[in-house]
Amino acid sequence: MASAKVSKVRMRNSSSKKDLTESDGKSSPNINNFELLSTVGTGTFGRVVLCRNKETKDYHALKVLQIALVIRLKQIEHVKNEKEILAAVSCPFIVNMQWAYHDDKFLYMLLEYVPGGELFSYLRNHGRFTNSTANFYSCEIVSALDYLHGKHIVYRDLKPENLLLDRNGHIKITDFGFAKKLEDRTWTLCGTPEYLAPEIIQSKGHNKAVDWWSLGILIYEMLVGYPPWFDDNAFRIYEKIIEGRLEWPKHIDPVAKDLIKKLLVQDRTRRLGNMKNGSEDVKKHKWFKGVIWEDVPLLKLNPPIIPKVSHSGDTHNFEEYPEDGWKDAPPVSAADLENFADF
Ligand code: ISQ
Repeated sequence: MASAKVSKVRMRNSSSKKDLTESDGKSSPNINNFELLSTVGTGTFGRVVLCRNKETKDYHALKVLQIALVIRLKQIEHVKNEKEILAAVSCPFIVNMQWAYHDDKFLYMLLEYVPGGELFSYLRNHGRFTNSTANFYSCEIVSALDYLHGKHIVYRDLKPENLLLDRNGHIKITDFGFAKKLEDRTWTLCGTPEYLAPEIIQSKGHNKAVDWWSLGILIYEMLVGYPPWFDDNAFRIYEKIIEGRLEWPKHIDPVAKDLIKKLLVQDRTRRLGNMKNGSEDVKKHKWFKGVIWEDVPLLKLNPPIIPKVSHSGDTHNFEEYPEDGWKDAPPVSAADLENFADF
């Protein structure tokens, strides 16, 4: 058993309206059918609020984004991507979205409530994870990345803050604000070769590589307790990443170290997961020896940490946030609202 709440050292990410009816097995998108309880997460232009369906009494997490801020911060495409992608996916390791909806002030996404809290909190509380704990979370993440990449979706924001634990201790990925559906580039290279820009030639099919890189960072951080390159100054972090020098604490498992090194390869064409065999190279790495990959999405692996959850609406694994008048957002003009016609 483990308690999740901990004060964070690292800052969190400050980073076709479908006519759903009861017959879809999903509640209809009407905000008045829900009692808003308490905020379980905040971001730059919105928050996630625990809410309860007044009729079914089921708990959900309602993601509420202030439209005026989304526009001002030029996040229109990102939030549309997020909604489109969440609507298109169905994976045990990705937070499920029931519906999306908007009025003249807010965009709403009704998500499943995941009561275990962030993996980030457990990692800070434990200092670092054992090799087998890190291996369990890595298996579920690899399975999720494999699923997303198979649908030509790149996640692009893998980090412990975006990984929640469900009440049994399995992973749920949240926050698809940076996720992107890759364009079909089958035809891209059919143009006149002499006139093709290098970035068009080089980016062909290599976008998924960013997720395998961040998996390397995540495994390192789980095993060591902090990421391989950090600094108070973001520019110094970028310099260190480009420099690519890795330090290895004595305790780190040599097989895990081998995998991390093969993920943190600067040349993305030689990065594990991004070569001709795709995710198979990652799954076949000896750190995952003995893993029956078909079992992973069937939730057959045993979670190493079982969150303390007293009931399905328990919020004690999340930090507390002030509820300071966030509902008093300004309405946007009809012209601005047009941006979200299909939301
Ligand atoms: C679901 N449950 C709890 C917290 C959440 C935060 C963000 C997205 C979904 C969530």
